[in-house]
Amino acid sequence: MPTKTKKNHTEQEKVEKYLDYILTIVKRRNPHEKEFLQAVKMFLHSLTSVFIKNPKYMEHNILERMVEPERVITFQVPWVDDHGKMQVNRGYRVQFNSAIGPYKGGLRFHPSVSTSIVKFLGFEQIFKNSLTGQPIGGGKGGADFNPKGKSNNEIMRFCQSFMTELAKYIGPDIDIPAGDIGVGKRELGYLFGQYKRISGQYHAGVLTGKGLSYGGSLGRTEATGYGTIYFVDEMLKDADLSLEDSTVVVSGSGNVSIYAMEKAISLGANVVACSDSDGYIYDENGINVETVKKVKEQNSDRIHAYLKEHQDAKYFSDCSGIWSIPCDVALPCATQNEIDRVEANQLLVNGVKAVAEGANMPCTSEAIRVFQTHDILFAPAKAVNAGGVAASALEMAQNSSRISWSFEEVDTMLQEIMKNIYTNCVQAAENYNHSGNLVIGADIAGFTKVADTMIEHGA
Ligand code: NDP
Ligand code: 2IT
Repeated sequence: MPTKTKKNHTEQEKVEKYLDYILTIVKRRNPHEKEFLQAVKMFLHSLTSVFIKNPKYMEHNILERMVEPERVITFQVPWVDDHGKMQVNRGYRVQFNSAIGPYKGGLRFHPSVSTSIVKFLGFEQIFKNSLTGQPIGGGKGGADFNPKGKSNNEIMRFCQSFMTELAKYIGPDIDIPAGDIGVGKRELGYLFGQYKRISGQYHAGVLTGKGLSYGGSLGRTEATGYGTIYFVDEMLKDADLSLEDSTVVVSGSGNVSIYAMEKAISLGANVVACSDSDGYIYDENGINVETVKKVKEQNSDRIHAYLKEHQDAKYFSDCSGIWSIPCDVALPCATQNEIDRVEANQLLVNGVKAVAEGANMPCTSEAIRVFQTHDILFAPAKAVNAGGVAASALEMAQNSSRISWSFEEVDTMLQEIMKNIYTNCVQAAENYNHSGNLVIGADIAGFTKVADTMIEHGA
């Protein structure tokens, strides 16, 4: 009769072998998809204890199904530029998992968009959406279109062509896209206008993040950034820390970054730096968010233009240099893989106390290891930035019941949702003997709900 420890040991080996086998399959099927492989590898790493405790997941081949998207759609997006020349981009929609609801996730317009990027984002979205507690499955999409330097009419023509194809695959009870990098209110307006024209029907619930006059929700614009700070606030409180009087650095200067800065400042933090893909600004007097909004939201200018109104601020033309600024709290809110081992070590040496991912996968696994081995509080994207999609689901609820909630109502629900996500991540980590590890907690809490539902639905 094997002793208990010996038995556990063999079970652990068996599970680790199985998780390695899953990764081998994913690598074989998607050999060149760097970001997708990165996201899957990091996720599988969290699951050992949940598979030891619940053999049913292995018996039902849940992971084999979970790592393979239900559907990947790629399509041509032809459009005519302002010089009358035909341009062609590639559009994507990955409908990854519909176990707990219709596919839900944003659209990204950026030259770096590829199958790998859309699949990593779609994969993460499954578990993020599960964490929100709302009935939404995981999806993501976009195009390798570069909105920078394009006229308003070019953006409109591109969006119309993109939606002409995408409309075949989406619907308020099928797949509900929203914004992400390069897709904000303006783009969603053009996409919605074209969807309406093509379908001949007024389905407000087919997109979220819409303008307020045609079914958008108050609070959606702020939700990802505010939600990030609500999560950080909970995490700091639990460690007897506070945002008040803390020094905060936030990368990016787009939707997530702006509203994370705004909420952090309102809670007493001193936000000293933010960035765009060209460089970063450092303002020791504290970043003036209204100026950032004016520069980036209203004028789509470069962050460098902030200095016109704040001569004391400094500009540096290397965006990754932002992580060399000493801070208590670091919030990467721009893009994937912004913080690697080097940047993580810089933050560590400068005394960072907490890092929270406002963007999707902004920290590499090496960076996360640096934080975790030095007991820095670390909060993963799928939990931290879930407030955006959670508010999108609230927008869907308002659309289907044809009502509009006040900003305060949405914001109160958002705070409640972020608190629940934090508690569920902490509890899942504790239940599986990984107390304090929010990466494992978020992955397990997100995974078990989707996996159990897949078993209920059968093969
Ligand atoms: P935006 O397009 O509004 O803003 C992106 C910002 O990041 C811009 O300031 C952009 O600068 C900057 N940026 C892009 N690449 C880099 C880089 N390499 N270094 C420094 N800055 C960079 O996008 P969002 O704010 O919506 O999205 C930001 C992140 O948050 C993404 O990872 C997205 O997936 C994630 N997210 C977004 C949600 C939402 O509701 N919008 C919800 C959950 C997650 P530039 O202007 O130069 O391009
Ligand atoms: O990454 C994300 O969660 C988003 N871009 C928001 C998705 C949504 O459907 O609101």
